[in-house]
Amino acid sequence: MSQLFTPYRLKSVELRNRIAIPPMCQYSATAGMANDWHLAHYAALSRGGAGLVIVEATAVSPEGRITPACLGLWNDTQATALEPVAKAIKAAGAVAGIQIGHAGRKANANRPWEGDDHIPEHDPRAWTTISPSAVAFGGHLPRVPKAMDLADIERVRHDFVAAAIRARDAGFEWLELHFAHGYLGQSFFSRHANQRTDEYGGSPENRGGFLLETLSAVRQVWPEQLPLTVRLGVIEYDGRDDETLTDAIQLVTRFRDAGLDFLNVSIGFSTPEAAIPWGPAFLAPIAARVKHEAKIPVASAWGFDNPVMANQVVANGQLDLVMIGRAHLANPHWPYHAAQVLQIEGAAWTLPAPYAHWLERYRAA
Ligand code: FNR
Ligand code: 536
Repeated sequence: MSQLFTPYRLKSVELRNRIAIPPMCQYSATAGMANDWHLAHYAALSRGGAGLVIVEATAVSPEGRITPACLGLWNDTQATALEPVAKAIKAAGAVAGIQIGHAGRKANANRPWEGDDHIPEHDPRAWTTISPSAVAFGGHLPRVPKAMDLADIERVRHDFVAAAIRARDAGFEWLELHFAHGYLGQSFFSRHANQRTDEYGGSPENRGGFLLETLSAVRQVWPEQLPLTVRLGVIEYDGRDDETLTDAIQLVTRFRDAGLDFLNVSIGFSTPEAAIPWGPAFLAPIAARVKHEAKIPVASAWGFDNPVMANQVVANGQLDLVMIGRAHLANPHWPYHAAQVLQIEGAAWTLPAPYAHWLERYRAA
């Protein structure tokens, strides 16, 4: 039986345990470039002992950024700037992952702590947002996006491929396509955002087309022996959850046939009307259902930061990896803390040797 501290192997990658740090935007880049903050932040997170550290949502094109301060991978200079980040994560013994994405109709926003709303259209920092249909998210993001034409769809697919190549060349070994949280990929899948009448809209199969084609195109360039993963919102909490979940499981099955190795199960966030039942580990049974019905290994996030609970969802087979986000911002050594709570023999081995030596071997002195 696997536990939180059982290593995990997927393709040629081996994680030292089942703890993963999910992507968390830092909104601290200039011109999409990683800088000293990103290096310090990811070095701190990865030295804490997690098996996998996934770098924040990184935009495949300038218009795909959530905010002007988001990371990007649309040019080679940005890829070069991310190399030290990947190296720092690996030096601390974690596997270096990255999430690439396009924010769609949620793009061009102010940073969360500076309003979280759309930048006004007359502002010099404004750009045109795109989405499957000219339908606004609403709420704090009221801007109506441009409906994508077929040339836009082809261009964005190509941008994902180009960003995947750069991520590979920068040294990342785990790639996550951001098809969740109401951004562009999720918007194609969503009934709320996608009102197209062409082959990319209507049926759940059609609404999955952009995601599936993008995944297949990325699979062509992402090394076969390295994990290619997707984060998908499989549920919206909009009152139509049975239908959405069934459609999502069908889509994930098609993803698997197209070469998907692993799914990060999340929430759709496609409508401000959602009633999300926040609570500890509330997505665990949903993730387990996707895992067993789509026959693919899964992770999930949102409230797994109680070490006993994190261990339990691995031990009972609901999750393969547990994503621990905000708790790592409060305490980058969360895995060491969890190992102590779980009374794992030699808990300090979760830390790099220069720390483990002093905390474990000479603990009694
Ligand atoms: C996030 N989240 C997130 N999700 C994602 O897919 N890509 C991203 O870049 C971000 N960015 C981000 C920034 C910050 C500051 C937070 C707090 C969250 C969501 C994140 O990956 C995770 O799902 C949630 O934080 C829930 O997990 P925890 O924090 O309850 O462990
Ligand atoms: C979680 N977030 C996800 C982000 C950016 C910041 C916040 C992402 O996926 N890039 C979240 C999304 C929607 C609603 C609440 C929280």
